[in-house]
Amino acid sequence: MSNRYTITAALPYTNGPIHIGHLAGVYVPADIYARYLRLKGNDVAFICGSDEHGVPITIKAKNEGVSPQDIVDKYHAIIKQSFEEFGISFDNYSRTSAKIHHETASEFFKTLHDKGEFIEETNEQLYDEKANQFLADRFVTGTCPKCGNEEAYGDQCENCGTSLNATDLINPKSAITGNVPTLKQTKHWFLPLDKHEAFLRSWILEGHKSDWKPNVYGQVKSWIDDGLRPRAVTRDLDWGIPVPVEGAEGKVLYVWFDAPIGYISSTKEWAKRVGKDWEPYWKDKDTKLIHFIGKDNIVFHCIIFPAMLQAEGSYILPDNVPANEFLNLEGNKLSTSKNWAVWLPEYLIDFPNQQDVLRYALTANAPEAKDNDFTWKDFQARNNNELVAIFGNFINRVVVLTNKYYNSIVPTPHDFSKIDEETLAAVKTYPNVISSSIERYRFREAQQELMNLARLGNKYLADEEPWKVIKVDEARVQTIMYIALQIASALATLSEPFLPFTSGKLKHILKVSSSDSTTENRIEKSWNDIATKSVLMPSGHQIGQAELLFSKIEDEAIQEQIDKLVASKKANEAANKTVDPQKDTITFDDFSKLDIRVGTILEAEKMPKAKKLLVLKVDTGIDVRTIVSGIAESFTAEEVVGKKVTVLVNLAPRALRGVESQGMILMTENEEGKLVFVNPDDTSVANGLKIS
Ligand code: B3M
Ligand code: ZN
Repeated sequence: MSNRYTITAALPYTNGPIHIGHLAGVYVPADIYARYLRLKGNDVAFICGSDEHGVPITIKAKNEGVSPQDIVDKYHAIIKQSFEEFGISFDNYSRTSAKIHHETASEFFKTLHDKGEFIEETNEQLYDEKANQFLADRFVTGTCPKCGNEEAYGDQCENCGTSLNATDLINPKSAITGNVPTLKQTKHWFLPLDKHEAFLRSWILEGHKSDWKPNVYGQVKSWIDDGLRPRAVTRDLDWGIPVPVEGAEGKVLYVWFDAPIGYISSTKEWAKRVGKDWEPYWKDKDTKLIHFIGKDNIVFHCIIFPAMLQAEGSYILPDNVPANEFLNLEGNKLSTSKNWAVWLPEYLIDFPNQQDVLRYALTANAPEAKDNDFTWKDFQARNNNELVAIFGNFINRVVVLTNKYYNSIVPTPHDFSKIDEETLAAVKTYPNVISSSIERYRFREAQQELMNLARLGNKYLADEEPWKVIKVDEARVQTIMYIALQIASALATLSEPFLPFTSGKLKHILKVSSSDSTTENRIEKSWNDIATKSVLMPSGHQIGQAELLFSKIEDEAIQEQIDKLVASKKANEAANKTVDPQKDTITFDDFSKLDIRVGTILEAEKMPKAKKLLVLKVDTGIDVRTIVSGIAESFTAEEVVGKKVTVLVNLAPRALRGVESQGMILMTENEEGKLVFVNPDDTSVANGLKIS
């Protein structure tokens, strides 16, 4: 049965390019879902666009000395293009600066205003006297009243996920000037969330207990249980959609009020372009509305936006909000400001035509139930050991042998063996198995099943060994190859949601894409055909020539990516480096008491049972003496023999683990925490490091 679906993917903030965290959390799962539903014959509107308002954009513009419009124009273009190249199949990608959006959001506000759904209140808000402006949202940071995180924002604490009002913060500080804000009276419009509590309780807590993901349900429950409060939906800012009622000069809609309405405006834009009516996609109760988002957006999509839709009265509510947890990169939190990320536009340049490899690796590690980690080594292994060695290898064998034995024509099978029957029966189970996982938003599980189908094909060929049997039983090989070709055809269809580029390429190789098929002999199979049709690719059909679907990713390519990350890490450390403050002044007499000499290490050995200590014999020019030095974690004994060093020779001797140390080797520590001998020619030693 064909159903109508409105699928939304979080509107990315237009203050930077897309990175793998966004892709894994939101866009890849949403795209798998949308493609799958289309393949099943549903009526799908897959909607997104750029979120162009909000404080982060204003802050970025300020930092770069350009206008917010310049920032959003730049990143909207970059984001839109990279999504297209990556194969995210949005039906429409709009932007919240579009006229249709300003109109839709204003109208929505006015409707709620006229229905008396807002509370108008003048109260005290944080104000930065120096910047001459009110501080809301990301313009202010402070300590989270709930978890104590000292870097919480005025709208949300990223540590515990709590949604905040700026005035909730303890020790607030302006993000513009660093000043402690004062309080100043201002009027705002509030959405009384408390008024919607009963509805939210029965709709989510009772209605969606079993079908919403536990991470989403749990967060929503804890917010509702904590008690909902009125929430300001307007701001004293100059970047945004002007509040469309009287007495609101200089005020704009809160970005989280206008952004979700962006889904509606983008749907309108799409419907107009393709000649459809937008309303059923948002107002027909048979339409399923699904929001794909990251976990930091849960409160907005499960509480605030539904309360807005409910208050407006004519809209449907989301059927599900399958929010993901976060993806980390090589063990650390992704961070735009620290450049700790894999950026989509860079990936597309560094790995041309390998979109599916990233999609595959991200889905295989999708942070569906808990935070997860992306590593370049895993990316390489997923490609080389799974895509190349299983999927690619199977298809290549099937196509090469069909080209070679049968001039590319699908052979006529003879009697099926028990294994053949079982194999064909197993293939038919995959559409339902994969569907069931996708429909429960378990995309990693679904993709594993797809790979299991390729494994099945690979194993079938490995067990049946047509390349050996051909010498003794040509008829049997016809059957084997016929069956292998049926599996290849199933893979071409079932891989489409996960690996759309590969699926396209495979359909082209098998000559089953719609452009190759005639209407009366439709070769391209639908999702349901795989489960129901006994013949997927008929005998006599001619396929094309073999082409590699995937290629091995070499260590060098991976190392280059790891080096990029190491470079970001170093740059961050250099930027954050704090130089120790200077010690109290000493007199020249004090200094002249120090007797520092150049020496050479003649011998070195590890101090038994001491992790850090080396026992050195040093030629100081005066004598050869024993010095015990705490450098064993940075150097081996062999490494230091023969090194020129600076030695404080008149330090009072002291015993370390029973060995008398007669002096001290002067050292410093480089940025990686490795000790280095004081040697001004060494470029890894930065100015200002303390010699000790
Ligand atoms: N712009 C994305 C974010 O929080 C935010 C989503 C809006 S969806 C309506 O990164
Ligand atoms: Zn917190």
